[in-house]
Amino acid sequence: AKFVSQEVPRDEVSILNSVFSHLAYTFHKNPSNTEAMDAYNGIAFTIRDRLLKRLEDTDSHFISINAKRINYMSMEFLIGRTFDNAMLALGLRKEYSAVSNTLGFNLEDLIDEERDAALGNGGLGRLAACFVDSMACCNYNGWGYGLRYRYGMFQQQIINGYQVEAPDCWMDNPNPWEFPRPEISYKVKFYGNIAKTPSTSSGYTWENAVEYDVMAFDTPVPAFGTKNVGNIRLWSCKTNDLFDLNRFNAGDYPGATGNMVAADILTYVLYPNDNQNAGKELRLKQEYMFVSATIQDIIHRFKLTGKPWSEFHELVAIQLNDTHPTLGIAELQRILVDEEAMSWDAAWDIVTKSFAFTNHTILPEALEKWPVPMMGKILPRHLGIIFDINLFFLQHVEKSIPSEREFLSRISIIEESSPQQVRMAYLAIVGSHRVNGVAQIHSDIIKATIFSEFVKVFGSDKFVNVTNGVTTRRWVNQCNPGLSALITETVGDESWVDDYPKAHLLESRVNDEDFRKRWWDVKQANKLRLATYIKDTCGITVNHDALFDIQVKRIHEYKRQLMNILGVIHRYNTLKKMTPEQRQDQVHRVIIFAGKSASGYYIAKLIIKFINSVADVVNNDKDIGDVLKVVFIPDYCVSAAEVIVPASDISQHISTAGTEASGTSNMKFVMNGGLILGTVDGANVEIAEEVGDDQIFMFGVLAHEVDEFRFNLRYHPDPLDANLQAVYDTIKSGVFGNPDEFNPLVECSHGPGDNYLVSVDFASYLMAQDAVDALYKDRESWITKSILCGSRMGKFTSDRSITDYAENIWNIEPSAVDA
Ligand code: 26V
Repeated sequence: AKFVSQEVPRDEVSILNSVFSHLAYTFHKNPSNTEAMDAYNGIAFTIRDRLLKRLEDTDSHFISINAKRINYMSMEFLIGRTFDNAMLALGLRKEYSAVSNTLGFNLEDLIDEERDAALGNGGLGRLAACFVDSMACCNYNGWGYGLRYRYGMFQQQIINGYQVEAPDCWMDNPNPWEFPRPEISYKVKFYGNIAKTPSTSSGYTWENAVEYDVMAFDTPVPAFGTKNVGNIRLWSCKTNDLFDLNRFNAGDYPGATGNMVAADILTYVLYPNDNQNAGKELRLKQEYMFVSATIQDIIHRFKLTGKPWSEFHELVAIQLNDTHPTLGIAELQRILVDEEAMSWDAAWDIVTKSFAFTNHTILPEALEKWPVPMMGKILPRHLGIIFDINLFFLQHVEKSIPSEREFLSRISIIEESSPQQVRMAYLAIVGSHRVNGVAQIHSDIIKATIFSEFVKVFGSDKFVNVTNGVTTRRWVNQCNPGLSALITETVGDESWVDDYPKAHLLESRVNDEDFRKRWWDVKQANKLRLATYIKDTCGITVNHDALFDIQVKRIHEYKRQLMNILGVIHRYNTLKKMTPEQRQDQVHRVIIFAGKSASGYYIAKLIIKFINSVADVVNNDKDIGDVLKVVFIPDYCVSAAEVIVPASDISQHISTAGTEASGTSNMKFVMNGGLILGTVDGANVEIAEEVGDDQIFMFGVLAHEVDEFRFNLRYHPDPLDANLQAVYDTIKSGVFGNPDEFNPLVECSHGPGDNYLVSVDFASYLMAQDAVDALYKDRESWITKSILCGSRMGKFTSDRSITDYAENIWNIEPSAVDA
């Protein structure tokens, strides 16, 4: 017999049989002792079988045509759950629903058995997950590379209104979606010293290093509408080789396992500091371990093609998701000159033609820098290479543009501070052939500000824009079945799921009474679903007829959740002054917050506590009743977002202009028929362009005005807005608890402490909120706007983003298996 893996049959009976077989032989269960978790696992394993076959086929297909491979390097993949997504991708959801009924379960309940794979902080990690989905769906040869953290993003509990972190032990359950690949492993070195030797072409060797074995785990990425399957290859340390037999034999058991523990710790936890560079040694080691294994794997696969090094960049593209994998540039250069006997220039040519770099933030505190002494200790050879890269770069600059010392020190990869620091973004720019921002306004800003000197050196064409996008498979089709049915009916088939511009056909039905009613009903049903979720998670009863006003994202001063809650207090004050009749006449609102704060971010944590204190007072005020409710949903994560996003009437994206690189949830909310209230920032700008300026509620100062307003706050402050003053007075009266506790929030929202211009934008924010209320009272106009916006979001699918990357940066064509 010949071993050939086969596409597993698709009919219900065959599926049921394979579920029984997994239950019996993989999990040792029979129908009488199968619980929900077992049923989920048994079913998931049959899907896993189907994905594996397709993964193999996809791989052989691309190898057979020598397709260029995109290696999307990201320290984070915020995948969420896979089960429902995979059933939809395979087109087998109905069959699986029937199978779970036969087993005595409701498919929806089994879906809730799955733990999120939360290997990311927020926007950047979720974007990476959307991108691998789109690469697979669009038939590109793209893989994600990342780390297999044992503990993902911490779980957030709210205790007495405060955030409390708990570890995310997501690996406690079996994970049907990963394939351990012990045969794919590489050695990664740390520490040691550099010796001058004639034995290598570069004249250097790296000696006395500590070595770890790093092993691959593959996570297939199910793709909708194609047989191509993508892959995320995650690295983990192998500890078994590190067992110290000598110590073991001497009875020193803790000593015998010491190295194993040290290795294991490398991939223990995801750093939870979104937008904050902590500069920790363990983080640098994580980055290098990830980078080294990935580059070795890329080289290994390249060598299998038998092609000469000169063709490397025709077969390999490496995209750096922010600076976190930037050491890859030094690692590839090191391998080429130290191990592959290549000249510096030939190697550097290969490196710069292969790498490209995406920037995701301009916040200064997020920009990665590593102290030179730390890097010298952990990665002595890389530090030497980085100094050489810098030397040749500065020499080139000196020759091509006559420049002053000042200019050279400003663009130097090495910052002359004490100690010196390696500026990772600068290394990424110098080592890449393209640099991109993630929305037009952001790409313009980085060229004009943090990277402006590099535009002078390399010319403007090296800097491009690729506006972010989101996958419509998860963020419409999966999370909003009601809306999906309406789109499918309008388009005539499901082709919109991977051809999202087709959703524009919805616009033709904007005057169709029956359609409008169903559009509204879908939203109401999603709001009811969220109301149930709120009841279950917070114990608060909310009325789903109220306007749902949602702000969910990481808690950060620049995102201005503080302005939102100050606005809520203003609303509360206003309502309190009214007669009961007047109050009942107001638009009823449920204001919903969710999001995690970095554990050491004092102000962000205080904002969470403050929101909960305000919520306590408002929700228990008999005068207010259902007219206003405030909710903080704990533990925001991908699977919570799938319930929250489809239920918004309004969502808020209100960062200080120029600070939010793009935002991606803004796109998801509008696709799901929600309107947005936002500043002229990030992708809000392009959303407004697509749906029409008058369709979304925009307010606030513009990015180019921010510096001047900051300056004025410091030196020539205007008198405080009366409404904001009244809000402060309410806080100071003590109704929300000890005013001293919240005083830091008062101090950072006006005057010289108001770095994010809360006090400057507050008045226009309240006006925009009034406009929201006015429109909501006019239900027919609201529905019209909602349909028009929803239908005009074609640009924001990540399929379009990926096609932009493919055409403008990677230079690749799609190719389908069995095409
Ligand atoms: C930085 C660091 C520093 C080291 C510790 C861990 C860590 C984690 C994340 C970051 C940078 C995060 C940058 C980021 O997430 N940017 C977001 O990227 C989204 C996708 O492009 C974009 O939509 C958001 O506007 C942007 O804030």
